[in-house]
Amino acid sequence: SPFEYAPAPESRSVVDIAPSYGLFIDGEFTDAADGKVFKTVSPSTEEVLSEVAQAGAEDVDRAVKAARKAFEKWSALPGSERAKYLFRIARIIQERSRELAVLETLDNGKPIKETRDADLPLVAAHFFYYAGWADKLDHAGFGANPRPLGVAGQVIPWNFPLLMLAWKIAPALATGNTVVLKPAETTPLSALFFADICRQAGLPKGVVNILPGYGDTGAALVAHPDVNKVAFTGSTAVGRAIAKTVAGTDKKLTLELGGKGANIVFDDAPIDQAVEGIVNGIFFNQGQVCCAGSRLLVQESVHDELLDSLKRRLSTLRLGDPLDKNTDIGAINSEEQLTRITSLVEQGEAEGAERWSAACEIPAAGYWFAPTLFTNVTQAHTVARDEIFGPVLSVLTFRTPDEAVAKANNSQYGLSAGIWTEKGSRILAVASKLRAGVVWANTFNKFDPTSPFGGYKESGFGREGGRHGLEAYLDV
Ligand code: TXE
Repeated sequence: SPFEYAPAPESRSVVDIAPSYGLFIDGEFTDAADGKVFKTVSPSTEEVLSEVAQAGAEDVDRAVKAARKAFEKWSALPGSERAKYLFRIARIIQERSRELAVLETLDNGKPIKETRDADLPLVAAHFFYYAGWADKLDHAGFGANPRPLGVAGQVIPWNFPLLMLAWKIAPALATGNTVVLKPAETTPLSALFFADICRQAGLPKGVVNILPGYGDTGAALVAHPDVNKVAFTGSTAVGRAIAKTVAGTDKKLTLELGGKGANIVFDDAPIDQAVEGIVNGIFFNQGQVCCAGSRLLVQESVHDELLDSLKRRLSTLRLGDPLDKNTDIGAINSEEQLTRITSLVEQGEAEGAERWSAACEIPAAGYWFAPTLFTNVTQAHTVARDEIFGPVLSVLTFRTPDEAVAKANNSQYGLSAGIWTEKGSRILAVASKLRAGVVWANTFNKFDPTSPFGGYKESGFGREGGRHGLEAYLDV
């Protein structure tokens, strides 16, 4: 129809992706010592985007040495000088945000609407926020003479590649630490573009080093004897392995691991608003979010009405080309992740939960999963317990607020939760009993650099963001 609103997809041409990239060590792009490379593909097309150098143990050592050398001067700079660099980086990110948003969408598969309106603004906000702290550390009640720890070894996942980098690098630099960061193997590109931004900002050599690679590169970084602080975001299994490596050393450690967030809807909640919040809670970034609201706890009396509205809403979500500004559901980040999601969903069906999936046309190439709901779910079902990390929502019911709290807390994880109700008193009463690092009320997935973020229980320890995020990088 000539009246149909169909804006053009965001142009791929705004980003210039080179056919190959090196490691970023001591301010220069270089090959890996053993010459190894790996390919990064676009999960929405399976097209190879670039070939990237793969760091080995020798490169880790080189990067840690560069970071150690840079630490002497960087940590001795007045905070006001470090702030200038961080402000400069933040401004360059804003200036280049269109290019970075398209790049991130290509490498990760998430909709451009999200990279443009959520990831990139939050990345810049993080650098601005921590730039503002750099000259105030002596006066902020951290105790006398707060000092940086030294070289930070940071390992990040693929679900928010540039945002996780910002969460790790901005507080580390503001406090005077230097960094060696390993991006995830499926999404190395935005970290390499960030390396270029560090050069553009004139950041002294060696302050930030970027080492693309697989798990063994991460393991070598974590184990390096001259790394003083380890910060990891990723799976609980790898978090456990890292904790073992670090145990008995003088390294400081923060871990941000998995989750199985409960989104609790009471019978007095405005249903339409709750439906939007539920959709945002689990289908944002195809559900590949550690704090996703992946368990819906709905009060029995509104279960049928809510489920009807939810299914209607899910049927309107558009799955497809992530560069199209109308797309709601992009590609799953990798074939491996798609396989993991598929096998957990099959297990859910085999255990007797009832599956419903939105009818979507699945593109021929790429990795895709239609928005899916499970009803008739019990707390014993795998889909109610395990992190699926995909666009899959498990629906459970409750009768009383106490039962809602008990079910929400019945999880090995404790990262996030949501409450939907008109009663302010109920928000306060329920929130105070939830064992989760963040509780949202009548909203979900709201992030802000001023707020500490992190888990209870097996979701990890330590906080990122806010004033608490600085403590992880300081000795006082
Ligand atoms: O994670 P990994 P994967 C969860 C989610 C997902 C599952 C597996 O449930 O389905 O984990 O994802 C690096 N030493 N989350 O396999 O392996 C790795 O190269 C040091 C939740 O992708 O933990 C990557 O850079 N590093 C999550 C990073 O760790 C190692 C985000 C994360 O990868 C390593 C991602 C090792 N031995 C997945 N092995 C969240 N909390 O947001 C791997 N790595």
